Amino acid sequence: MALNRMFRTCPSSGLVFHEPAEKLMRWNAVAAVVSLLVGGILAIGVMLTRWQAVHLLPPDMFYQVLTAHGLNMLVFWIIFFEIAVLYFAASTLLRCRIATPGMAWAGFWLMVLGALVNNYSVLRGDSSVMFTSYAPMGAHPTFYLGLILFAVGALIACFVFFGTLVVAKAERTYQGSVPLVTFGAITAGIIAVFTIAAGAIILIPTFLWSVGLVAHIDSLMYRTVWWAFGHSSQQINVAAHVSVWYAVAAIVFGAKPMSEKVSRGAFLLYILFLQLASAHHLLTDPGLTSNWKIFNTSYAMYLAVLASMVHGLTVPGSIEVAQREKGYNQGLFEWLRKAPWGNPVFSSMFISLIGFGFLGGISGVMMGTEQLNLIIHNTVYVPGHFHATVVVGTTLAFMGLTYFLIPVMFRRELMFAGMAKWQPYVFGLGMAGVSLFLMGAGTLGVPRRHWDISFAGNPFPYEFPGAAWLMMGIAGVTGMIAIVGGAMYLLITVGSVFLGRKIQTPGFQHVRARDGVAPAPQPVAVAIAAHHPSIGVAGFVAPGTFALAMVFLVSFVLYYFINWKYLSTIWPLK
Ligand code: HEM
Ligand SMILES: [Cu+2]
Repeated sequence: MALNRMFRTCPSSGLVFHEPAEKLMRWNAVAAVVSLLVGGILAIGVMLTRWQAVHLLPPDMFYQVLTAHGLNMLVFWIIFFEIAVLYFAASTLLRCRIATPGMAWAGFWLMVLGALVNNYSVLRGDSSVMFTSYAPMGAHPTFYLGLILFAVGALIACFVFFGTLVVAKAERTYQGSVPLVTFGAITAGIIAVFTIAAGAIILIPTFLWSVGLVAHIDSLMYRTVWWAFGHSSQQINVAAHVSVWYAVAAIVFGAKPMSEKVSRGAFLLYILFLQLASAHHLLTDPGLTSNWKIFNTSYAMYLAVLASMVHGLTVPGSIEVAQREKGYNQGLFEWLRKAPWGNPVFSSMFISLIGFGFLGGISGVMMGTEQLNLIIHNTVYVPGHFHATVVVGTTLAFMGLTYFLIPVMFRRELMFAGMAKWQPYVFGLGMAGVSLFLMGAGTLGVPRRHWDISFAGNPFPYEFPGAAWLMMGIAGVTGMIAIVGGAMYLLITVGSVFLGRKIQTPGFQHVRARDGVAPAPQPVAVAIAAHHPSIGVAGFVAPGTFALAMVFLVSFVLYYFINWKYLSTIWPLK
C-alpha cells in the first residue's frame, strides 16, 4: 500500500505525479511512439505508391501496407497516447493516486498484445482488409481478435480513469469542480466507453464469422454499426486534442478559458450529438432513406460541429486575452505576432488548431452534406480530409504535448532543441500539403485506396486530367516532407527519453492519504484570473480572434457555395 502513496511535485510546472501513474503514462506514451514509428515507415510505402509517377509497391503489398498504416496510426498510436492523456487528466491534474494500478497494467499489456496480434494478422498477408474491414471482405480471425483484445485493454484503462476520479473526489484532492482539461478528458472517456461497446457489437460477431461460427454478416448492417464505432472514435480524438489545446493555452500563456460554462457546454454537445454524425459515412449507402440521412447529418450533426467551432474560438480567444493582459495589446494581431513561435509546445498546438479548423472542419461539413457527398465519395478527398483532422489536428497536438512532458514527466532535457523548433512546421505544413492536394485530386475524381490510377492494361481505360496526376505528385512530395517531420519528432523524443541529460528534481516522497498532496498552485487548472477591462479594441476583448473567425466564416461559405456550383456541373440531370 505504501507504494500507492508515492508522490512528487515537479518544481518547474507545479504538477503533482503519483509514481505508479507516472510509470503508466510513460509506458503508454512509449507504446504510442513505437506505433507511430511503424505507421510512419508504412506511410512511405503508401505515399510513394499513390504518387503515380513513382508507383512503388505491387498491388497486394500496397493494400497490406495501407491496412497496417491505418491501424497502427489511427488505432494504436492515437489510443495509447490517449490513455496517457486520460491518466494525466485524472491523476496528475487532480493530484490523486491512480486507482487500481494493477488493473491499469493488465489493460496496458492487453493493448500491447492486441496490437501485436493484429499486426501479425496483417503481416501474414491474408488480412489486407484495410482500416474499415468491411464484411463480406474477410480477414484472418487474429485480425478481429487483436482488435478485440486491444479494445478490452482500452476499456479497462477507461475504468481506471473513472475510478481515479472517484478516488480524487473521495479523498478530496481538489476543490470545486474538476478543471476544464479534466472535464474534456471525461467527455473523451464517456465517448470511449460508448465507442468500445459499438466496436464489440460489430467485431465480436465478425470474429465468430471468421472462425465459421456465424454464417453470414449483412454488409449494410456491418457498415452501419461499424461506423457507430468508427465515427465515435474520431470524436474521442477531437475531445482529447481539444483538451490538449486548453492545456497548452494554460501551460504556455497561463490562459484562462473565456467562459468555463460555454467550453464545458461545448464538450457536452460532443457526447449528445456525436452518434448522429456517424450517418455521414453512410450517405451513399442503399437501404437507408434520404430522410434518415438528412435528419442525422444536417439537423443534429451540426451541433457537434458547433461545439468544435466554440473550442476553435475560445482557445485562441483565451490566448489573445492572456497576451493582451501581458501588454501585447496593440492592434488586432500583436498578441499573435509576439506569441512564442519558436516553442514547439505552442506552435504544434496552434498549427493543429488552424489546420483542424480550416482544412479538416470546412471539408468535413462539405462532405457531410448529403448531396455534396456525391462529389467526393470514395475519392482521395476522404483521406485528404481526415489527415487534416487526425494528423494535423490530433497527432500534432499530441506531439506538442510531448515536448512539454519530456522535461516534466520523463525528467530529461530535450535533445536537438534547435530541431524541435522546426519540427511542428515541417510536419504540420507537410501534412497540410498532403491534405490539400489529396482533396484537390479527389475533387477531380481520383479514387481512394486505389493502386493504379493509370488503369494500365484495363479493359475499360479511363484518363484522369493531368491536374489530377500533378496533384497526386505534389501530395507525394509534401508527404515526404511530412515523413521527415515525423522522423524529426521520433528522433527528438526517443533521443531525449533514452539519452537526454537527466534533470535532477526532488524524487517521490511518501505522503499519507489523509494529508492530501502539497497544495502548490496548478498551472493547468488554475490560471491567471485578474481581469483588466482596459484590453482589446473597440469594446472587444479578443478582436483578433473575432477577425480570424470572420475569415473562417467567409472561407466556409465560399467553399460550400463553390461545391454546390460544382455539383450542378458534374451531375448531368436534365
Ligand atoms: C506521416 C505522414 C503520413 C502520410 C504521408 C500518410 C499518407 C497516407 C495516404 C496517401 C493515405 C491514402 C491511401 C489511399 O487511400 O490510397 C493514407 C491512409 C490513411 N492514413 Fe495516413 N499518412 C500519414 C500519417 C498518418 C497518421 C499520423 C494517421 C493517423 C493518426 C494516418 C491515418 C491514416 C488512415 C486511417 C488511412 C486510411 C487507411 C485505409 O483506407 O484503410 N496517417 N495515409
Ligand atoms: Cu465521421
